[in-house]
Amino acid sequence: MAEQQTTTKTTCPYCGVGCGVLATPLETGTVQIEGDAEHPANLGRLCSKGSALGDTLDLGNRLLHPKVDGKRVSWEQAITSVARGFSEIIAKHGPESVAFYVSGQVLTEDYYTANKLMKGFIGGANIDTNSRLCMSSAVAAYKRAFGSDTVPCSYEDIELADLVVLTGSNLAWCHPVIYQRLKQAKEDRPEMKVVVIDPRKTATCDIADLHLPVRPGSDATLFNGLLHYLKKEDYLDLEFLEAHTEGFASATSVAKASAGSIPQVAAVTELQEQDIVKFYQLFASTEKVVTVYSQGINQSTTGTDKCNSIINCHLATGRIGQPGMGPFSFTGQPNAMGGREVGGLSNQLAAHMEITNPEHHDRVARFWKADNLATENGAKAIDMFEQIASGKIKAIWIMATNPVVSLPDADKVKDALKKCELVVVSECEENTDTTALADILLPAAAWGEKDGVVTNSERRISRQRSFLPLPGEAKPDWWIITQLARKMGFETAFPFEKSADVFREHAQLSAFENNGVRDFNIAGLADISDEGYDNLIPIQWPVINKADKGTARLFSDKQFFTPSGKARMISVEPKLPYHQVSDEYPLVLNTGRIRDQWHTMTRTGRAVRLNAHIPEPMVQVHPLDAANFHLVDGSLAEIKSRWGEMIVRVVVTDEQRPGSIFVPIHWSDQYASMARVDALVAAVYDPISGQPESKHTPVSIRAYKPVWHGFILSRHPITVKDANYWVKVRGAEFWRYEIAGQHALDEPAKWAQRHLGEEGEWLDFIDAKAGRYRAGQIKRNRLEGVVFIAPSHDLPARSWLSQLFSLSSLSDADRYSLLVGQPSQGQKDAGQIVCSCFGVGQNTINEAIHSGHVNSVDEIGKKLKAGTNCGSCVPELKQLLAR
Ligand SMILES: Nc1nc2c(c(=O)[nH]1)N[C@H]1C(S)=C(S)[C@@H](COP(=O)(O)OP(=O)(O)OC[C@H]3O[C@@H](n4cnc5c(=O)[nH]c(N)nc54)[C@H](O)[C@@H]3O)O[C@H]1N2
Ligand SMILES: Nc1nc2c(c(=O)[nH]1)N[C@H]1C(S)=C(S)[C@@H](COP(=O)(O)OP(=O)(O)OC[C@H]3O[C@@H](n4cnc5c(=O)[nH]c(N)nc54)[C@H](O)[C@@H]3O)O[C@H]1N2
Ligand code: SF4
Ligand SMILES: [Mo]
Repeated sequence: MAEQQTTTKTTCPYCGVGCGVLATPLETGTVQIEGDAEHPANLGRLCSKGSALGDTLDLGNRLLHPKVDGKRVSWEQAITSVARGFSEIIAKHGPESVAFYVSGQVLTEDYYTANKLMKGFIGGANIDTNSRLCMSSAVAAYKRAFGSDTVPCSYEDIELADLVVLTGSNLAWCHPVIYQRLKQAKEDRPEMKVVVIDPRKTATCDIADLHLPVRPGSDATLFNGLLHYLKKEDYLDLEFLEAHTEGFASATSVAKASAGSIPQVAAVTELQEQDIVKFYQLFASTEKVVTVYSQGINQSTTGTDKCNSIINCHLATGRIGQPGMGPFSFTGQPNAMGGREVGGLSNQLAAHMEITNPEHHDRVARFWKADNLATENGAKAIDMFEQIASGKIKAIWIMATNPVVSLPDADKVKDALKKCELVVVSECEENTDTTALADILLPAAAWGEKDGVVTNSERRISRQRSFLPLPGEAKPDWWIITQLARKMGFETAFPFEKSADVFREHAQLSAFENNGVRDFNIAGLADISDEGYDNLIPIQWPVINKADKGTARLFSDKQFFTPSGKARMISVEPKLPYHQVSDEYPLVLNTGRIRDQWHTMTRTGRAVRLNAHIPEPMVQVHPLDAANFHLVDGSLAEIKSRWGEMIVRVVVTDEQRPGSIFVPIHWSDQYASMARVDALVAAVYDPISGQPESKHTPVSIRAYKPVWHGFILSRHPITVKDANYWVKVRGAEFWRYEIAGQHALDEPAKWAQRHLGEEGEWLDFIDAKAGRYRAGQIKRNRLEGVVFIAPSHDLPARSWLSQLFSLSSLSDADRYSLLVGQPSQGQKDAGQIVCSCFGVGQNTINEAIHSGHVNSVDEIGKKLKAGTNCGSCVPELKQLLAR
């Protein structure tokens, strides 16, 4: 019998769904991960990323000790260096010459401490966060409409709705557990309708009754058209409009002027007129509507307006604050919402107050006993890096974000950091594109080691609890900031000894002189005991009284946080994206996420099963564009914009809209030679929110034609040499490198040995004339490495070869198959992995389908298990069946 294991209830560190996770460290040193059936966000479910959390916890590449200029130092020395660096620069150039760039991935306690130090005690407001790139437009729009940054809805509303509109959201891949909940609700109530608005036909469209492949950037016209339609066709809630809103007349007349008729809307959005009418009729005639929106709306130079054009339609019909209704902006990161609570953006204060509001300023200054509280808003992310480039900001502390990969015009960001006098990075990982530029590296505690709270998209505060010891000298972020604050002379304001101390202060500030005028209020948690904090069950704010069970939805009383108590309808004049396509740059570059990777891959890149789904950086291209630009599926392409370039694999698919291409955001210089898509993205942003236009950069594309293509599978990591293109992928017992070169390899055998070492037995085959080479390196009859080179990208399947690494000894047939470059009889090639939970490949599924053994997703599940755990691959299974 196994020993009694301790299970810890915690929260997933990835997306804003905020799923409850049960983590059980096992004697084997691994951690068993399960969904928490008691957590209201997921009720036991997890997606592919959440399920694979146990595979991301090893300490390889972890940053374990503080370092100054590359040398290991003690914490005392590191903190002294940071404090001295910051203090000297502030003394000479003022508080505006230093900055913090933080993240929606730190815990609320970390966030609160960083914000308090910068705004309250350093006295500048140059603290901004990667949430600027994520949901700052949604925040700005809520504030314009409601007078407060209030997400009115609950996840439950999505299940209760009769119509769910998803716009600019690939829910199936980015908020997979909510997608599963929606899918289940639709199965239970087939009359429920789902409309997806997205230029691409995404996996989310699998459950859509209607997909509107909108012209990129044209959503405001579509929603203005809807507002006009609601008025014209008499679907307004006049009572609600009269009593509880202002700005209606102007908003509707502007909507009419810009999108007065269906043909007008069709001309701008490039949608079919009958589809637009269908959507409008559905919306108009359905009382319970939830509109979910995310980055396809927010990441735009007019993102704030787009959000308001959506909110307008809900206000016009009074569909807010009631079960099954509301405009629901989804947050991306696990604690994007916590960041909003503490005021992590440079134009916020704390606890939903404003720097530039004198009353708020006075209140927070008294609460913090801060006589140096910032009086003006600080720089927003893009401007912050602009000011680093120009030398105005001379010291920056980057925490839990990887801006060299994720900020637009990323090569410029890299140059700016290179020039910056003092770059401090607190990170869990030793080697990232950003740590490479740090003067001082501070080892941060990672998920599983740290303790605190996060708030999800539905305002639900959940505990992240530690279940692993702190490795090396890693420390939680709030602790690191507290040490710096004390070293800089602010001991009394930073008395925190544990995360609960910080949480209580944060809760007290939310309640301080609140009297119902601020939406964010967790007075009920303000004097929570250490034990109560440890046992806190997930709860939705506001929590006014101790006995409160939380608040599922706001505005049920139709009272808003504006001076008049009325919601504001905003007049939205739709505008085109900032940069338009031209002859030189004829395509729109759209960017976003794939199912199994998280951002810059520092964590998901470690998990073998998460790399199997889409192993290489790629560009999705419509067949018409592929023909136009001479691109072949599976080959390489070079994409260029005015700002940068990249080389990625081509995927030809009619899910893409002609004229627009899609590239995932995930690959960094750690995993590929030239695949940071943000190097190409223009650093233009919404003037209100400061959010960049990450979904719309004009680019050109052409075939990239190296003279040779190849791959190496190696039991040990290697450094690729003499190649123009490489990608590194973690496999089960090997590393996989996809490679290509512009210069012929004169001696491929030598080249292979330079990578894998000369030792062992080499089986190889060369056809110099045809430019083909293949080799297997064998040690003690086990496969150590494989090298394949060919003149075209048509190489043998890697999945079959990778299986040979798990064999304890190779048979004659295995050796023969290596030489001929084909699986021998009895060996199977599972093909590209579709179900990452059970590692089921496309070939295996296709074989089962063709043999007539399976006819439905259910039957595939019964026979092969695919799709039966997290369900994330079900849309892909359906596609295989359809084909
Ligand atoms: N697997 C995975 N999940 C994640 C993340 C991850 O890295 N990986 N990251 C998390 C984070 S931080 C975030 S912010 C969320 C993001 O979640 P989402 O916003 O759902 O994800 P994206 O893929 O960025 O973009 C959503 C969709 O917007 C579409 N789009 C582009 N232009 C337009 C347009 O003009 N109009 C409309 N209507 N749509 C458009 C894109 O084609 C894309 O399918 O995901 C979270 N979840
Ligand atoms: N073109 C384009 N660009 C985009 C987007 C897009 O859609 N298109 N999306 C944008 C959006 S919405 C987002 S949210 C960003 C995400 O972009 P980033 O924030 O840059 O991405 P991550 O890889 O999540 O970076 C988090 C870093 O923090 C580290 N880390 C993890 N946990 C901790 C911790 O507890 N403490 C510390 N100190 N470090 C930790 C991780 O190892 C990792 O290096 O990308 C943005 N950039
Ligand atoms: S949906 Fe997946 S990534 Fe998001 S919180 Fe849940 S398990 Fe984590
Ligand atoms: Mo995000």
